[in-house]
Amino acid sequence: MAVTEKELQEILEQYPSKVQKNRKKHILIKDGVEDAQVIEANTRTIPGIITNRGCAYAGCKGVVLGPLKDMVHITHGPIGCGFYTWGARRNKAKSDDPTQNFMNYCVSTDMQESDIVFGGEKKLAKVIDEVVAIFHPHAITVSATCPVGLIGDDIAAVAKAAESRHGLPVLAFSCEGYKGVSQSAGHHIANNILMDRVIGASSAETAPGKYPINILGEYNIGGDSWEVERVLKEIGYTIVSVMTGDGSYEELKNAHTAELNLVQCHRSINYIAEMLETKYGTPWLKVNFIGIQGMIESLRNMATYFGDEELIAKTEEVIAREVARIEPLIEPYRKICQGKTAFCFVGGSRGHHYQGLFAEIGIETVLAGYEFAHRDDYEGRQVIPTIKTDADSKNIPELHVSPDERRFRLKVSPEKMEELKQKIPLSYYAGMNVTMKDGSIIVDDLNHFETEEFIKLLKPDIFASGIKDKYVIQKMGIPAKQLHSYDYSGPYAGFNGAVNFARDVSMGFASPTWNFIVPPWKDEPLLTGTVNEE
Ligand code: CFN
Ligand code: HCA
Repeated sequence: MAVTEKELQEILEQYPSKVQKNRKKHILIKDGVEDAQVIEANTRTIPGIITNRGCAYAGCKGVVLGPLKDMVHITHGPIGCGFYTWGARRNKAKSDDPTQNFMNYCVSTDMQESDIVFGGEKKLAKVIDEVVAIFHPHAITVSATCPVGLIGDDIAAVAKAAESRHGLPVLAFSCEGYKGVSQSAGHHIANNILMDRVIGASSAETAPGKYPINILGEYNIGGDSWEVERVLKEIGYTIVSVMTGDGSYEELKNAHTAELNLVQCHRSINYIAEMLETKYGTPWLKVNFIGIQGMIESLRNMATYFGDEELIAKTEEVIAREVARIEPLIEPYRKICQGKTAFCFVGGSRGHHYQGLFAEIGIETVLAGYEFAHRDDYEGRQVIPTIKTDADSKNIPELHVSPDERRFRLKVSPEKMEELKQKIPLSYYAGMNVTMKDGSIIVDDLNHFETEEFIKLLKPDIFASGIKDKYVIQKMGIPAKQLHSYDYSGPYAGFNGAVNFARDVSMGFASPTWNFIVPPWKDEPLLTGTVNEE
C-alpha cells in the first residue's frame, strides 16, 4: 500500500512548526527516480520526542565490548546503566574454558551520591582489584556512564595504575552516554581502543588454517554467529575471530592474520574494516547472512574472492544441500505469511538486512528505518573497496594508526582487486534505497508518535522493532517480533535461521490472541466533534 505525500503531510502537520521542519527531512516516500533520495540521518534527536535510540555507553559497552567473553566488563556509574545492559541483548557465548566466560555477570561500581560528590576513582580502583581477585580474567574493560564524565573521574589513569598493579590489560572507555547523538558514537569509541590495544597484540603473522577470515559486526544474538560459522566451517574456512559475538580477547589479538574481513553489520564496524585494511592490508567484503538469498550471495562472493576451484565447488555443494533441506521446512510457513506486510524499524543495519528474509516468506516491507544509521546506510555503498597500497594508506587522514605501528602486508594485489570488482557485483543488499519498493516509507530515528500514526495508516500485519515499542503495538492488535533480541528465539541468520524466523513469524500470525484485541481504529470514531443535544 503506497502512502501519499498528502497523508504524510497530515501526520507531520500535527507537530509544532519547528519540529515539523526537522522531522520532514528524516522521512521519505521512496520514488522511482534513479538518483538516491536524500534523507537526513545521524543528527541530534529532538529532546523529549521519545526516540528508540540508545546512548554512547550502550553502543560501546552494550554492543561492541559486551560480547567479549573472557574480559570482565566494569560499568563505572550508578547501577541502572549496568543493570539495563545485563543480558538484555541476548549475545550468546560459550567457552572451552568455563573459567574464562564472564558473559552472565554484571559488574558495576554502583556509584552513590557520595561518590558523585567526592569522586569515584578510589571505588573504581577497588572494584578492579576485586575483579582480578575473584575472576582472574584475561583482560578488563571499564566503561564510563554520564556522571563519570560530568564529575571528571580520570578512568584512564585508574586503568593504567591497575594495569601495572596486576599485570593485565585494563582498557578504559570514555563512552559517557551523552557523547554523540546515539549509540553509534559508542561503537567508534570501543572499536578505536580495540584496534589500538587488542587487535594485532599477538606476534602471529599468519593464521593456522586455510581461507582465514574474520567476521566483523556479528554479535551472536540468539546464536546467529554459530549458525553462520557452522556453514563456513563446513565449506572449509578458518574463522580467526568474530567481532565480537562469542568473541574473546585471545582471538581478537590474532585478527590481523586473516586474509579477508567480512562485514556483516555495516554500521557498527565499517571503520574497523577500513582501519584493518590500512594497517594490515586485509581487504573487506560486505556480506549479509540474513535471508536465504543473502546467505547464498555472501557465500558465493567469498568463494570468488579466494578464487579456488575446490572452494567454489564445495560452496555450491553446501548451498544446494542446505537449500534442498530447508525449502520444504519453510514452505508451510510461506503459506501462512504470503501477501502480508511488515513494518521494520531497527538500529543501524537490520532495518534493511531483514527485508530480504521477509520477502522470501512472502511478506512485503512497507515501512523501514534505522534508529541511528548514517546516510551511507540508506544510500548504499560499494561492496568491495579498492585495496589500498602501502603508499595510499599513509595519506588517509582519519587513520587512527600511527605509521610506526603498522604491520602492512598487501594481501591482494591491486590488479587482482580490479578483477574481483568485476566479478563481485553490487548486490541488492547495498542499502535501504535499493531494497525498498517505490511508494514505501523510509524513516530515520522514528519516534513513538510517528510509530502510532504510521501503524494506523499502513495497518501492517507484523511490527518488527524492539522492546520499547513492541507492547504498545501489540495492544493495537498487531503481532510484534523483536528484531534486536529476537524475543526468546533465534538464531535467525543463515539457513537454519530462515526456518526459525519463518516459524516464529507464522506463530505470531496464527496466535488466537489477536481475536481478543480490538485495534483502536475499529473502536474509536475516525471523525470527532461535539453533538448538539437539543
Ligand atoms: S546486534 Fe547490531 S546489527 S551492532 Fe547495532 S547496528 Fe544495535 S544492538 Mo539492537 S539489534 Fe541493532 Fe544493528 Fe549493527 Fe543490535 S540493527 S540496535 S547498535 N544492532
Ligand atoms: C541498545 C541495545 C538494543 C536495544 C534493543 C531494543 C539491543 O540499543 O542499547 O530496544 O529492543 O539490541 O539490545 O539495540
